[in-house]
Amino acid sequence: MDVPTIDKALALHPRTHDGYVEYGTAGFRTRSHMLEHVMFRMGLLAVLRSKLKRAAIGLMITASHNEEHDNGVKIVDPAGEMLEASWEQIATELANVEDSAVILTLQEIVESQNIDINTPATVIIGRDTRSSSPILATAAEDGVQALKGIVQDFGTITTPQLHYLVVCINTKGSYGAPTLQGYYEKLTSAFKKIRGSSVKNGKYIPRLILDAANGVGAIAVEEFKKYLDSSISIELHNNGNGKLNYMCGADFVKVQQAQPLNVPLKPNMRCVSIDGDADRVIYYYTDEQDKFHLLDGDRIATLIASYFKELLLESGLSLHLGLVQTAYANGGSTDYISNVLKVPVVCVPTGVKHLHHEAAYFDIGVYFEANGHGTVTFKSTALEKIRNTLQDSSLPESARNAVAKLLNTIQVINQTVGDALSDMLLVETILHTKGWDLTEWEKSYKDLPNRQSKVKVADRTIFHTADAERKCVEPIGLQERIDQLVAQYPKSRSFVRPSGTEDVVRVYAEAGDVVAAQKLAAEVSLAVYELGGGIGPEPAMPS
Ligand code: 16G
Ligand code: MG
Repeated sequence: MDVPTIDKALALHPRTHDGYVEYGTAGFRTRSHMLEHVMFRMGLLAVLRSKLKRAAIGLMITASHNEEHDNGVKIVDPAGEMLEASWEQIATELANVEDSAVILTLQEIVESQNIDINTPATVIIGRDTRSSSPILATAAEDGVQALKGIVQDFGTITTPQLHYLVVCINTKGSYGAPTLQGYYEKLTSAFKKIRGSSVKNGKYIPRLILDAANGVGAIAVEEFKKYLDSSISIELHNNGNGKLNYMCGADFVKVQQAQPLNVPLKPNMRCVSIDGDADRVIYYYTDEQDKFHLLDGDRIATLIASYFKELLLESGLSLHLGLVQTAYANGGSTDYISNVLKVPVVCVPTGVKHLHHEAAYFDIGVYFEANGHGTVTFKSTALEKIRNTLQDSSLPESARNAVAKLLNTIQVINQTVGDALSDMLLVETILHTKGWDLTEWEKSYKDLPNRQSKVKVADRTIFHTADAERKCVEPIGLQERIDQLVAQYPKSRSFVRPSGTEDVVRVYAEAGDVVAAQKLAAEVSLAVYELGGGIGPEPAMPS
């Protein structure tokens, strides 16, 4: 380690405040003015991780669906996954030590992890459109260079594009060309091939309205449009002409169950919202009575799983298909998956790393959070089997067509992480194949009415959960209260968990009717407030 060089760089990015930052569900995320030294240090850390793994590591500077004044960084491991859990603690420690202890901390990491400091290192950097992002990206780059790592700066890109690039670079192009052009070409050429020249089918019309949350996704959408030609027409709104994530985007639409600002909706028109870094997607429409209908991540997961199930049946391929959800998945969807689709379903804690990891156990693993983050993963052995089957000339033509379609569909999917725009192309492909509009899609099952709320508490770290967050084990007594409240309403369910991205405790409630779901959410919120050290105004009961 070249100590004078690191010292010099450190002086450019000093720790100017003593607020504690923590590597949470999706990396560091807080007010942007608190992050410059954190970014610099994550540049340093990424170099060490790259040396350890002998592969490129990604740094994505974004705070996703948070407000403009926040920012953050997600560290991406060599195969495109989120940073390995054991390094989250290391990252937190390095981010919080005094400037004078940075070099010592780096040396400790090198020793404890047995890192060969002479191994070359590459760090791939991307950032979203926030005004704070360029300065933070420079800080990260300075960190990388201070440890003599190579920076590959892709500038303003979406989070899933960064994941894609990391995987392409580390697999020497076998996943795809390691360029943005490679990304757009891979996804769109497969998409266009599947739909062919008859872009309309049954009730499916190749036209949609897209709300890009005024985030980086808007840039990607404009680029996609060039590659998609006339295969689908996308009317883009919230393209950056308004405030980032303000009353728009996938998170707003999902949580508020309402249409976004500045998107002119026509009855029954297919609408899509993505979030600030384009890794979540949600569908919705309003009907003739102006009623809002949401088709969230659970719906997308069931649509995808049913499609793959059909393709597997048609092709005669025997592959293990499974679905991964979290406690936020609507009870209606879980019922449908288990009892109608008859696809195995697993529940894991919130956060992409948990879902992605679990999905990888299946030959074809579909994972989605209700909030619209998800993708499909394929085991390499499954891919090989599919490719080999295509060569089997004894197969009936219908089966061969199904295999070919399966292979093309795989190309539309960004398997490295949930990708709003890749997911959207996949949904569009399935709707086109089935000849469905959104009302047809919606018919497959009924969502149970649900509500989410958040409670401010003095210390959310006293909240501990078990059973994939479906049970709250601490504070003691809270789960009993929740059980009593849930017992009052038919078909109801509720759970609470500390947020990994905001200083609040989150409450989820669903029930047989809307009023019951609202009341249950409010009552459970009050229980959290009373038993979990609530601060500020008491949660209000619905009028
Ligand atoms: C992050 C997670 C997302 C999760 C959300 C929960 C990643 C890349 N993103 O956005 O999966 O749903 O946090 O937020 O893991 P919460 O802990 O504040 O509820
Ligand atoms: Mg996001």
